[in-house]
Amino acid sequence: MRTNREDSFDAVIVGAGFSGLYLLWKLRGQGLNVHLFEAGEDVGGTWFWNRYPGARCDVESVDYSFSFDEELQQEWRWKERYPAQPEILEYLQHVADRFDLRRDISLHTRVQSSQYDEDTRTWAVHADGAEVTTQFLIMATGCLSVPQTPNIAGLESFAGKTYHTGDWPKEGVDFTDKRVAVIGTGSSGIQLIPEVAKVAEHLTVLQRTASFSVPALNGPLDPEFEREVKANYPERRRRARASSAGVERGDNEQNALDVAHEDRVKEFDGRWGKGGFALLGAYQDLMLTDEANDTVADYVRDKIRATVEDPDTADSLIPRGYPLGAKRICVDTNYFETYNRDNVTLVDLRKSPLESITPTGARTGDADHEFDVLCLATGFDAMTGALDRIDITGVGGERLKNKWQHGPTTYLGLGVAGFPNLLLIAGSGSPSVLANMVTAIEQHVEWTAELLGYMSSHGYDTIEPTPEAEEGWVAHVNEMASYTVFPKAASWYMGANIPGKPQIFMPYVGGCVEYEKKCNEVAEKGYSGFVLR
Ligand code: NA7
Repeated sequence: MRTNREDSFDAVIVGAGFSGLYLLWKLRGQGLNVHLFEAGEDVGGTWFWNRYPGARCDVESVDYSFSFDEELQQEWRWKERYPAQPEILEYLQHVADRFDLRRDISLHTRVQSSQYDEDTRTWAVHADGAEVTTQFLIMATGCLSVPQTPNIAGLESFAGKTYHTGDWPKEGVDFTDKRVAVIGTGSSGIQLIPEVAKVAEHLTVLQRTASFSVPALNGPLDPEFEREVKANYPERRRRARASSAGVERGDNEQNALDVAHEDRVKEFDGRWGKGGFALLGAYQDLMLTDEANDTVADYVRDKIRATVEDPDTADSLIPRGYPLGAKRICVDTNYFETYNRDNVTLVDLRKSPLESITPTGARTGDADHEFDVLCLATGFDAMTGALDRIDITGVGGERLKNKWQHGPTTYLGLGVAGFPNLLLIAGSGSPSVLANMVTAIEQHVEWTAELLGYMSSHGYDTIEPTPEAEEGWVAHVNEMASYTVFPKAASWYMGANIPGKPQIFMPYVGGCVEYEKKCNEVAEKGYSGFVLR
């Protein structure tokens, strides 16, 4: 391997978020000639686009960061317990500069299409203003990178400005003294709403589905905690990698239903007091049965009732009809408290359906709501959206989009039958969004880098899963999901937030540890389930 022409590469990476940047560093270090295409004006991936006020990661900063370089993890100083978007973006820019990655990155260059050539065993890649060929095409395109704008009647007629949280203007938006509306109360809406409420004259929240949310208990990073983390970083990273969620949550092995109500509440209280995802690790069966899930769901419902002063508003904010965690749980700062402010109104679209957006606001079942600015916090075409938007053609002219018309099929989430040397990072069929993304990404990047090294040293040019291995993995991913309550929510994990999208549970629920074990076994057996040529 190692091509030398400027338009011909060993590997082309698409996307300069956490995955793409690490992969570029790793493959370049193995002597490969690599190029990366990124649609944004700068590196950062989802953290480049999601700049709305309050945007913050729900995994703690000391864990939501790269472990591959000891000096980097020692020198970088996170400001807060949970990193805000500007800080994560700054971190990724620093990584790009520190490891001199930019010289192999074309920014502002969106990959439009790519075709596999069976004769040359290479991929032709067509990006804005660039035509290149590559042996490996590696999609580091992210799980939440294509914003979803809903088809709401009259949306185009709105006379004020409309913004989407997933594509927020770089220059920011001034809400001071404005009448603002937010549609969407998932993680993005729940982070945005308290920030807008602080400055807007009035905020109207148009809520279709109430979300479960736990307090982040965010704050400046405690210097003593930081010292302790840095003194033991390799061990902390090892424990994260050995945890099913890719981050230590102090998971309890007990079943919720084996414990008395008072003891459960004590356990939940302790975890609620720690903030963030710790609550999900309270009992090992919380995501396995409705009965177990109800114990924690009811606990959170009580917290909402106790926080929101107006009983009708509280009632509308109580999540119902789906298990806690089956739609990704939100981690907030003063979300429910925000509804106690005089300048905030909740419109419950279940009671008063959204009929249309009008030039001056919104019409719901029983009222007109006037506002100057509309914020859509309406989510993403998750997991497959970015891949669907690139016209990828494999063996025999088969289009990936067509192959995936009934849902994404992969082997280990890493490869696709009929698409030789197309590799996917942290997407469908792997733990990805159910884990600390950075842990999941590091595992995938390292596995991929090792694979490319193996192929080079063994004289192989191509790798592709067998259809049988792919079928077996898809069946396993579905079977694992069926043992849980995850598929019971109309979530983006299921593709249910996009009209017409096939509904299958896309991420792998078996946990990072089992998953990594499986990937390593496959590699140890000379990449069993793949055909190498
Ligand atoms: P989510 O979690 O997909 O939330 C989108 C929200 O937008 C959700 O409350 C939706 O309600 C709402 N929505 C979507 N379309 C409509 C229409 N047409 N009318 C009213 N409300 C609508 O996206 P986020 O950006 O908040 O978070 C995505 C992930 O990013 C998150 O899980 C973290 O991992 C980070 P619905 O539930 O569909 O009724």
